[in-house]
Amino acid sequence: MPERKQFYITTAIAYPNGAPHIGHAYEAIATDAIARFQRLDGREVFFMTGSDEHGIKMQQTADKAGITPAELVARNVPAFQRMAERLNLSNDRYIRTTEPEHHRASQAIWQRMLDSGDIYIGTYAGWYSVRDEAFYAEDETQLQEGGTRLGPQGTPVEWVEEKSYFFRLSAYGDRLLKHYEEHPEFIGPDSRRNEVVSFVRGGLQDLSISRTTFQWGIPVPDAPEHIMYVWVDALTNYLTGVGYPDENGETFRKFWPADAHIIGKDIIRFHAVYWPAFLLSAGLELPKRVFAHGFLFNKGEKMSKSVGNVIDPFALADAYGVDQVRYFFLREVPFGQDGSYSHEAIVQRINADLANDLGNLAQRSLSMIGKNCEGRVPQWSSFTEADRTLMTSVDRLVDECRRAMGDFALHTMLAAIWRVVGDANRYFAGEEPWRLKKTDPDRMNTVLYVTAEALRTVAILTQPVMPTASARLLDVLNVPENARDFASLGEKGRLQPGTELPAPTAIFPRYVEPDEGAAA
Ligand code: ME8
Repeated sequence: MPERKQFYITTAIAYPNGAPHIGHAYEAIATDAIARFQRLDGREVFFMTGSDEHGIKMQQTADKAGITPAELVARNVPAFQRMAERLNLSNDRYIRTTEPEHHRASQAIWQRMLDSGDIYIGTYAGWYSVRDEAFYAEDETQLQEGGTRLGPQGTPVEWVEEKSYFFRLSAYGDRLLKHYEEHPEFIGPDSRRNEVVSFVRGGLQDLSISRTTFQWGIPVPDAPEHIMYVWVDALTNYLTGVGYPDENGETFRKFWPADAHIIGKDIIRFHAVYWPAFLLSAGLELPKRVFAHGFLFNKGEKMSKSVGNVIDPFALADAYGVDQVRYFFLREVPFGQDGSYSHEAIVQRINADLANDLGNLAQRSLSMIGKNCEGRVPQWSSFTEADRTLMTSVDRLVDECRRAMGDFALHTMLAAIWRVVGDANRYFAGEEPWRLKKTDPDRMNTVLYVTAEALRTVAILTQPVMPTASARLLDVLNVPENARDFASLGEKGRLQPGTELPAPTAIFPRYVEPDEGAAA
């Protein structure tokens, strides 16, 4: 089946009950890289992120601060929006669940589930974790010494007993299992898929989907004393974002079902069990994929002294640079697994991969072109075996990247690109163009041309991860704006000999400790 041209991708929507943290930043960066990749590959992309502003957790945080939940979101949401800008996200929309449009969409999906006969009134009696905004079966919880009971994510649960609407989740087990089987790509990575399948096989209980003990949320249609369970409203954001309930609207028709929900592993159950069940009940198509990334941990090493609180994404961006932080996380952490970060690991990646491997190659080859080729793309003559070998691996790279991206293996894509950067470095060192200047200037020109072509390809392919630095590299190669997409890779967009190049500038500076810099 040919892929459709549209591509709709989302992050989870964050609880703005505090400041954005590194987990939010990581998810946003990864999703942005996927969105940018698809755009460069010719798809019409709709990328949405946003905030999840209702629920008991927000209410309780506001109570503690002595303010209303509306004041709490007004205080905190701007930092999430600033983070999106600071990290250079290319999102097409930032959704807030307090928007009137979202209230309308949530009430509409509720009504559809009600019309399907899947919603009924009852009394909930069971365990609830406010931190996770999740109901847990008793056998998923554990009583600790001292009397606290913890849920499977290690957060405290409390006993809840109140009148509530229920969703007939128990009726969906077989249909969900069938869907997972027929669409093995629906849940990724495989470890999460197995986890979800065994949870569903264990038997599903009906889900309590309304609460009467607090007000901060979306009222149930015709029963406003009930407030929707926050996850019913939260998950619906993905529909609101593309215009639901206007199912005949252009945006909805173009972009639903979503191609990918990128989320963290702690919320897979909501996205891979509850969400498809709600959609099946409402007669709406299911998203194509739900992919759970891992969690990030600070290894505990002291970060740079000037950085202070390193889990603050703004501080990380200030200390290392946005593209550098984006590159680090996506290269260092296999996407889908947990990862850790430390000042040393970040500096190592910046200095080895960016400044040395890519930056030096660009600097050395482009300054030779500046000095020896009158600052123009050199005229190549005939290609040797070595030239052809490098060009072949350069030209094949995009397909390798597409394959990796097909599995959201961002780290594999970057490893493939850096393998070619390594090939190009070995080629450049082996051909010694600086020696050829006097003895064989034609050969020097060819070597510099082939190196520049490798750089062009690498710059085009690294744009999703490092949008600013890659654009600067394309600027110094004088690649026109309209020749920076993947369709321009290979023959089609080859650098034209004779094209004037601007004076090269250093694009990937080495990281220097602030103390060393001050002492120098
Ligand atoms: O879960 N490392 O919001 P949230 C990596 N509102 N990812 C992390 C992380 C960490 N240390 N900590 C959190 C919610 N995340 C809901 C989502 S979607 C309809 C509603 C991830 O602010 C987490 O897994 O607690 C989730 O995907 C996202 O950050 C927002 O977490």
